[in-house]
Amino acid sequence: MRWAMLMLLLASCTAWAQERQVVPLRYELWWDERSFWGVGAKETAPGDVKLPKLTEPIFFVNPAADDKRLFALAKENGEFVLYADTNGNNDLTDERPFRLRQRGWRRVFGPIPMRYRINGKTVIRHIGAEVIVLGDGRVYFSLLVASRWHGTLVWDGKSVSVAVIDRNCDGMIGEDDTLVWDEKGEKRHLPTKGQVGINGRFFRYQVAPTGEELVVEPIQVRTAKVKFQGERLILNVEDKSGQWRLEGQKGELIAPVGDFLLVGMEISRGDEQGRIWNLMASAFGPAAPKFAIPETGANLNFEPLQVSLIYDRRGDEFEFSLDIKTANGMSLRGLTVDYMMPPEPKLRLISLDGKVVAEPQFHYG
Ligand SMILES: [Ca+2]
Ligand SMILES: [Ca+2]
Repeated sequence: MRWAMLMLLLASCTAWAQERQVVPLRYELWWDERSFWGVGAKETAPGDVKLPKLTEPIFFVNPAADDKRLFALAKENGEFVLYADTNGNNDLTDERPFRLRQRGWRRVFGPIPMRYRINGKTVIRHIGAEVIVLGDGRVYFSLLVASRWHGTLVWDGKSVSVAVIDRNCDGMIGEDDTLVWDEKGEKRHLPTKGQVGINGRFFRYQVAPTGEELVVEPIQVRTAKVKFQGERLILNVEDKSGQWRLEGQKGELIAPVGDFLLVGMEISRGDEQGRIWNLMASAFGPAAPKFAIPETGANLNFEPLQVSLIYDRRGDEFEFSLDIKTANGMSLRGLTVDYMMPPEPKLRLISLDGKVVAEPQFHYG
């Protein structure tokens, strides 16, 4: 009897999971160590702003959901202090200064509770900030993610943890922000709105601008196979309906039929020694190659890689660089072997009579 009930419950869960889902997301404090949003300095404060007495101030303005926010970095006993117009009233005299605090290996400001008016309501969204003084004295200021929206959904019978971060720290979820789709530690970093196809299952999703919910709905598409040589392939393509992230395994990726622009790819392939090579390439704007997927299927052709040696003469010095492109014109963004960077390539310079003059090494970056 118990078995029968359990089976019924499981069956209904599976059916429900393939329906449209509205996933509530919970706001929480959270530091994302990898997320920086650089903000350019302003020479002077905007004319209409009320300021406290500040020593050596530098001003920054970041767009916000309900307008913009002013930040002023100043000195106090030789250390930086930060004033943020948290309530957006163009007044820094009603704000308390934030001082640098150690967080892990870096010193940061925050969490700073920013107040925004969104849909007629006042909401509080936390951000952090960091300041780096470069060797030549220039100050590099960036905002950091200090909060996220978090929730769980069931997709294809699996539990998926989702987190949304406001990467550009403007208080709203939009184009520049990130959705982290985490299936038992396997993370996918996605835009906050898009279309996904994983092993032949397709869905469309969108995070609400307030961050409060994620809507996921399955979609039916006409499909065809993209053949590739490798264990795993991720393609980022675009068509009139928007962006698609497509994933396939073991030489076969099931894709929607259509005419696309190929803006990104990541492919993993094992070699004879059992090592896993991983290659990432991307192309932006007009540089993105066309990629047609007819009903009869398509092949992904990106080889051979084209390596160009570029040199730049500065007086008596030469600077050499390597530019690596795929055969279909995408720029190589990363290459790893067993999740490590491969050894840096060397350049051998030989004189006309065959003597090795120099053997400098290239550096990544
Ligand atoms: Ca204020
Ligand atoms: Ca945002």
